[in-house]
Amino acid sequence: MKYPICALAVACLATTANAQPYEITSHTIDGGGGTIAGATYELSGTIGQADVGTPLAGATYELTGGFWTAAAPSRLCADQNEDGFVTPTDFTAWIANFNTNDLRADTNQDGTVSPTDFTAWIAAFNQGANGPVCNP
Ligand SMILES: [Ca+2]
Ligand SMILES: [Ca+2]
Repeated sequence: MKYPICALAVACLATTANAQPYEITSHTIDGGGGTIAGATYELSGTIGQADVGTPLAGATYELTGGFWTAAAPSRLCADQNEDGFVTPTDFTAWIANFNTNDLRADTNQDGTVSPTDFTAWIAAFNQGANGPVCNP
């Protein structure tokens, strides 16, 4: 008489586990770290990630251990020569990027390089270091 009760309990637990949505996008239990942020910048870091290795993958999930992968680079939209500063030389760089259809000239970030990006570049230039951020 005890056996059927155990089987029923296991079946209930299995149903509950399958119904839960779960996701771990990033987690670390290494030597410490954290995130600090100001008005313009954010810095995240950890120390001593000892679990570097190849990704472990199954049919549905993948676990990648080790060092953080590089985030997509970003820059100030007006910084066309990517020297970290917004200066008048970025105007020359914007023209060169525009003429070669380089996506760095896509200052309004609509996915294409067009003359409307010039107006967006001027607006971004006038905002200097407080201007919009672009990728790439
Ligand atoms: Ca620059
Ligand atoms: Ca554009």
